[in-house]
Amino acid sequence: MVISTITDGIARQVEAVADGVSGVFEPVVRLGVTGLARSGKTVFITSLVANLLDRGRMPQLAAAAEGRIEAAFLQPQPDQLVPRFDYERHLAMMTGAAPQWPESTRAISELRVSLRVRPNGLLAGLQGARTVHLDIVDYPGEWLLDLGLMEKSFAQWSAEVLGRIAARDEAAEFLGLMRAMDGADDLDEPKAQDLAAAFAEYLQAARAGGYSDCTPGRFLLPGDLAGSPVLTFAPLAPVQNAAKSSLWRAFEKRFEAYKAQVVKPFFRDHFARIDRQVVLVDALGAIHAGPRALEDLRGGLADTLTAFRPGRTAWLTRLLGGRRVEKILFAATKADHLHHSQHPQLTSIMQALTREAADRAQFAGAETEALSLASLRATVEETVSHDGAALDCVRGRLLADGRQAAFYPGQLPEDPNVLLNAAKVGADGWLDQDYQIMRFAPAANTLRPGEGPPHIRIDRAAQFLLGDVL
Ligand SMILES: Nc1nc2c(ncn2[C@@H]2O[C@H](COP(=O)(O)OP(=O)(O)OP(=O)(O)O)[C@@H](O)[C@H]2O)c(=O)[nH]1
Ligand SMILES: [Mg+2]
Repeated sequence: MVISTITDGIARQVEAVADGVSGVFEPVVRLGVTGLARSGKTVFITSLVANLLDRGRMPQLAAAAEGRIEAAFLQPQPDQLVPRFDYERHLAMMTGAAPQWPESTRAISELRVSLRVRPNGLLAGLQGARTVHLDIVDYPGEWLLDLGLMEKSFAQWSAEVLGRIAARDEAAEFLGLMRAMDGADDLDEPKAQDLAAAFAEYLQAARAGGYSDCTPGRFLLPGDLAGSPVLTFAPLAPVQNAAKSSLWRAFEKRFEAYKAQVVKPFFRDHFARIDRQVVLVDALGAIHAGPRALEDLRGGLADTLTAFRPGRTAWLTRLLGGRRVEKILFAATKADHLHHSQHPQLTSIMQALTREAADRAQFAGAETEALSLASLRATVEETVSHDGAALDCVRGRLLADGRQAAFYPGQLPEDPNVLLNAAKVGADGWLDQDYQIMRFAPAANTLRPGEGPPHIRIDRAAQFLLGDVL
């Protein structure tokens, strides 16, 4: 049974599934998992689900440690139009004798895990086990950036974008092409497509060059919308009283269609229904790439997290109608690149990176936490002596050539601001440290019965996100 409520003219399902036998409502928790490209979403979800199904490595998840989870199983997901998260395939790739990292996934997907849990405390003896459904929704962090477009007209958006990119080398080709065209002229579809393609190329180059204001987000990750009119527009110089048949009017119409048919459905059908959220961040990767990459990551995160802030756009506030995300976990991924003695420093960097957003989310009533985790642990720890000093290293199989190597990534500072400030002022390199990252291949491992894949703190993450409903 599904109960519907109407808010802002939109039917939103208040999800609670009635148990066929007892008529008891079974709670549904929708867990959003997001992060920018390559932040570790697919590996996180695969490992979380595998470790919920086989809980031998989940001591920090209280319900598992107390033995109250009687069963965990995958079920058909509630949303018929969203692709299913390809759990079995990803898990098969990541485990076994010659494991690999999963391929890149560039769209939304969903998976339902159901847990049969015995209550604890006072109710333990009185009530039988109940079922809690966990709907995990994987979506690209880049999609959140489009929120900023919703309250802009095509003219406003064009003026802002053109102002911002005027001095950027990456935009030179697009700007040249745009200036050679007149928005007042009649629409010439091949030319319009060339211009839109040049704009999309600019966005790709800008992102590669470290800019984080690369919207519309779907131009970067078009998925099955590639080539469609909603992705065939670009900012134009202003035109007075453009005729109906003009390029300006055509692009204006497509811009509005992008907002109404791409951005809005995502926020309405997916974002608005999320109860709890994990934001994954490859902070180590950015630190390794240098100050500019770290500053870009900070900017990109701040932009994506706008959607979780109370003062976000009026449009989203209306759409959510009082509903909010209850918990947000900010997680630095791939922590197995560091010896555990450095995990607290990584966590402080994560806290500092998300400070502003986290403060405001707390203000809005959401509980937030930052931690460092590894969804699939690819290394073991090792202390080696080097020039008479003991170095805390990690050892693993290198992705590049399959060799086993011990590796020291550099010492992260106790105070995260040492890095963040250097990043803010646009330093060329880190002052007194060089941070290395090696790409490790997943370690060969055959899962023992009752155990999921090896990880670091996935159980802590699960306890924060779900502990109160289990
Ligand atoms: N060592 C280590 N590497 C990891 C871990 N998780 C992710 N990685 C690395 O990060 C890469 C990206 O992980 P994914 O889970 O595919 O990231 P994603 O966010 O789903 O990426 P897209 O689908 O491309 O957006 C992997 O190919 C691994 O190289 C981890 O726990 N440990
Ligand atoms: Mg992915």
